[in-house]
Amino acid sequence: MASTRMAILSMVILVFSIQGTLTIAGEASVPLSLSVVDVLNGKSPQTYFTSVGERGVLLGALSRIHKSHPDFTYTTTLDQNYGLRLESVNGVAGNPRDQTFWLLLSEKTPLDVGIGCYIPAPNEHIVLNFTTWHK
Ligand code: B12
Repeated sequence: MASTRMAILSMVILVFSIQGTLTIAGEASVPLSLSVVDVLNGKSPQTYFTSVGERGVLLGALSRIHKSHPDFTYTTTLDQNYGLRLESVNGVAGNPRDQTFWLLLSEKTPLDVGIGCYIPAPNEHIVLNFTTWHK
């Protein structure tokens, strides 16, 4: 009887430890979608589904998308005041001469901080929109 109880207890402990490992090593907990829109270069929009850890930042989502879809690429530059600027997506870079940049949106609303600071909400739809600014 005692040995049966010990066996059941061991099974329960094993299941819980496997679950713990999966939770830690598996998918992050905040799902979101991200679309890349580049009308200026006549490209079709691309949408990706990914996730970030609890209170994770948008940069983490970009990094995860690159891991699962290596054709999705991006580069950043570091600004001394505001952190990471999203410089290019899929080989297309903004530049001051053409007054182009990657505008960060939540659906249609511009984000008020950059990719290194923004914390996506569950099921949020982020849009990276290649566009121009006018002086
Ligand atoms: C002009 C401006 C822009 C222009 C800069 C282009 C240019 N060459 O002029 C454009 C339109 C490209 C821009 C974009 C963005 N901007 Co802006 N921008 C400004 C603004 C109004 C003035 C900056 C400036 O000219 N300073 C004077 C020059 C001499 O100093 P500077 O250090 O060289 O300026 C550079 C940096 O400010 C940098 N920059 C501008 N915005 C941002 C945003 C981020 C996240 C980073 C890393 C760098 C950066 O570009 C400037 C020129 O090189 C400031 C607000 C303010 N009054 O300061 C907001 C401001 C800096 N921007 C802001 C934001 C949020 C953005 C965006 C994330 C908006 C969005 N939803 O997409 C994007 C960046 C997206 C990306 N790809 O990463 C916020 C940053 C807040 C924060 N703590 O992160 C500010 C403070 C406005 C606000 N909401 O309060 N921006």
